[in-house]
Amino acid sequence: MFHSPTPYALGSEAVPAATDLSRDTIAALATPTGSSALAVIRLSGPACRGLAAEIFGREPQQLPVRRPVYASYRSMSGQMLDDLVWVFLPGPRTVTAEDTLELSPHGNPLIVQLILDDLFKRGCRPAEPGEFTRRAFLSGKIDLTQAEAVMDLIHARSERALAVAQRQLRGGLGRVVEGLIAELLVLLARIEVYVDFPDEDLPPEDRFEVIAALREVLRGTKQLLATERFGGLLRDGVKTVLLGAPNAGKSSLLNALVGRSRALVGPEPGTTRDYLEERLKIGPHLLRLVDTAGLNPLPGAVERQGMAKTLECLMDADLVLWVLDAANITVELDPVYAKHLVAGKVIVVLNKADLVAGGHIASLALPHPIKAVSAMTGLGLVELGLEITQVIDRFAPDAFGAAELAVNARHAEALRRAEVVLDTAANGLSAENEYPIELISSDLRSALDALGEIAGRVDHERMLDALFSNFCIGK
Ligand SMILES: Nc1nc2c(ncn2[C@@H]2O[C@H](COP(=O)(O)OP(=O)(O)OP(=O)(O)O)[C@@H](O)[C@H]2O)c(=O)[nH]1
Ligand SMILES: [Mg+2]
Repeated sequence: MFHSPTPYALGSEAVPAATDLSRDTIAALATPTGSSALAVIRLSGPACRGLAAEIFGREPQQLPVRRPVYASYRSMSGQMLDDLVWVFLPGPRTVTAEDTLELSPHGNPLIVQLILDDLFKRGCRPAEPGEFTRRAFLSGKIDLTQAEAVMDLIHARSERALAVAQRQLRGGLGRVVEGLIAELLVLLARIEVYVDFPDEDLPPEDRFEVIAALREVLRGTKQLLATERFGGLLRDGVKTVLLGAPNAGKSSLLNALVGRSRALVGPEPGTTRDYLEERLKIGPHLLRLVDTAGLNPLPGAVERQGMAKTLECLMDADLVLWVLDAANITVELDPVYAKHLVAGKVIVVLNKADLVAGGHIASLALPHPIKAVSAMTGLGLVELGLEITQVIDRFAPDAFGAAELAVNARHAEALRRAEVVLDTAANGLSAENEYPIELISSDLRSALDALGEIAGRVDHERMLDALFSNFCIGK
């Protein structure tokens, strides 16, 4: 009734076909290749205990457990390869649920290679990419969202991205999805009895309750879907466009924020002809900061091309820093650009505040936060950073804060599929439509399948059995 497991893709990794390779003992370097103080070689599988005993001359049943041991690693041919620290961790209280052995030799690629070659001679095989995590998933230690979170955690480039990955790794997203699945199962159980007894029909009051409950589940899927965009910002960075008249100091501001002279700066207007992008971290966020050609009301031919590119950048900007010259403020802007300055995604930056006598800045009637800075002296840059952080944090949907949940494209695709069928079911149940109950039941099952894919769980049948046993006809 439910689909067989789909081939899961963990992040960008190639995952081997779902054959049972779990009997093999796998080994791999867990740290980057290259010279370092230490390296970590990780092994997982049933041979770990025997290998540790053999290599370090211990009795298999008397291995120190969960305790680092300093010892010499000798190869099968008796050659001393390194002095290292090893730890044996018996399953199932390990990441993979299997016996695990960790070796920390010196971080010399040659030593690492010699040890790995020796381990392969002793019967281990090289681990496939992501195989430790895959084994953790297959053993039921973690669900698929947690497996994905391992990847997110490793690649997170900002504190917010890290926080979301950590929460997901602890099962935060999985629990929300499981909650929706549990609600759907109750509903399914409730209508399924009528499928088995075709003479009975779902009473109208039950219909209303089921419709209301379906709408509640839909509210949950919508809340999750609303985090998709924020998830993209966490992973790829917030596209932040510097916009303003020539000479306002956009390039100077980019340089001041990235802390080096990245963009050309000049006293004559029209210095920047083409846009350029720089990644940098501001507070807990990763930004893709884009410097653009200034908006000149009377552009030359090349400037005009530059401004067309500025418009393109503006059109897919997540955040706009609208840079004005504090000593010479003009807020007039061609509507072609102005229409993209939507409240909530714009910060007005009054640059060159150092030139304004007594630091007095004119108050402006604009629907955006305004920050006075000096790209030249660094004045106000810290406050600008705080404002940027606040504005970006507000991009996170209300239901989940900026350090909580954010679904990825795979989750979103499954959620959208669930939404379509749940919507059909809710409409079908309404008085005017009255679809046969079998169709509603099949829609709910499709929705359960879609949601189940998110966590990689497909065995709802058992849960269903348990639930049905508590229900009786007429209830
Ligand atoms: N006093 C003062 N001068 C600044 C400040 N920021 C920039 N300038 C000067 O203003 C001039 C223009 O700076 P740019 O950073 O090139 O300005 P821009 O907005 O990138 O200009 P275009 O690329 O032509 O659009 C340069 O001479 C800078 O040294 C500031 O905070 N204070
Ligand atoms: Mg410039």
